[in-house]
Amino acid sequence: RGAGKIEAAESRNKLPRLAPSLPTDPALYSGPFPFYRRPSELGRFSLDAQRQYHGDARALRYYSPPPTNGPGPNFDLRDGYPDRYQPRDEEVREGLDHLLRWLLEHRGQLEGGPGWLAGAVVTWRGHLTKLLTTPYERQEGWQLAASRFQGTLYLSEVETPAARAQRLARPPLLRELMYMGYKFEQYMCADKPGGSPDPSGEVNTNMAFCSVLRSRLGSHPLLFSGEVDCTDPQAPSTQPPTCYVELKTSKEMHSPGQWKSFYRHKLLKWWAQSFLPGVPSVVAGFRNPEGFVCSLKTFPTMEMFEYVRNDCDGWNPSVCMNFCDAFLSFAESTVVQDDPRLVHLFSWEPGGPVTVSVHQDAPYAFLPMWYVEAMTQ
Ligand code: 0WD
Ligand code: CA
Repeated sequence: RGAGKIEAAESRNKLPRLAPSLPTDPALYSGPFPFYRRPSELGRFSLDAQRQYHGDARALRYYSPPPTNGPGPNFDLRDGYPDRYQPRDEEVREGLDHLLRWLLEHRGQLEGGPGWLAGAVVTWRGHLTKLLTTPYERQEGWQLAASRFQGTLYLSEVETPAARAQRLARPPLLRELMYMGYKFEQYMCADKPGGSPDPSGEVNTNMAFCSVLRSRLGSHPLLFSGEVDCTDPQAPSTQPPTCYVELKTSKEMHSPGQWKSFYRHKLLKWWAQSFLPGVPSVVAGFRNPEGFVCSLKTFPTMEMFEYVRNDCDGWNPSVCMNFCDAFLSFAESTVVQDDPRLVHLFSWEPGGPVTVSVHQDAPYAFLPMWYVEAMTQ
């Protein structure tokens, strides 16, 4: 099950040595749920309105839903578009840089004992989310660049040519839809605990609060960071990550068929994204065709699978986690040479297996010189 398939012909037989690849068919990964360590928060950092890094929680916001006894929400998600919108410059390729800065500043205080980092995988949560959903994904492929440095395996996403073309040709309606997701956050979050949201201000997507987490999938220790929308000051436990809340918007649904499709496709992505860092719930705002959110629903992460448990065309958390485990084993056994300038590029398109190509230096090398040099001291 799931081991990197080495279609290798023995070289002494003078047969061509085929590159190894990893299949992604869900049926291959339907074993029992693998071990996944309860994620714990190692630290936090913030990116400000100018996308500058700060080693603190200044960008953390506080969950502040409308009062339950009141009239209910009536959020105009199109308000402020485009005049009060400061979108992040998507041409800037940040790679793992912000996470690496955190790691550099905290490498001396990491738990897990000496050598823990040397055995770990370091990446963004969003990259792991893509791995978890791969067995079910039918639309978008991905590319992950991998480098081994001082034992640690670093994974950093590369924008595929198709994704870049789509981004550059993004239709105006899709741009507005992206804004609406951020606007929803502004209606639901306050800058101070117990404060009220202020939707009159600007939406600046340079700002981000990121949690840095430790976990382990099977035999793979993980250090990853994810952007967190807000913390709930009234959560039963104020201990991160269990105080965190993920906010999402989705189209209002009216027919059982629409709900079924939502459970099959959207809930999978929501589950994968929040399960990884241990964020216990996702609060959805459902928008009507005019762009107003008039209803909210909380989905506990650990209950999302129930909506598709009895659906033969549903998703299975075990498949997601077993595939990710298999990919990490595949990557660990492929990226053997310790060299920050060497990149193994893992590529996947729907319907095919994960394939590998090897590259040296630009344009694929992603570990910055400032990081490599500081770590070599
Ligand atoms: O350069 C890249 N290819 C990426 C950079 C891809 C993904 C993330 N990032 C960076 C960004 O600096 C971002 O601040 O990682 C940070 C967030 O990482 P993540 O938590 O691992 O990303 P993900 O789980 O995919 O997305 C979480 C949120 C999104 O919220 P929704 O509700 O839409 O899932 O992070 C935001 C977005 O608000 N986000 C991004 N922000 C800036 N740049 C990006 C991005 N490329 N992707 C998602
Ligand atoms: Ca969100």
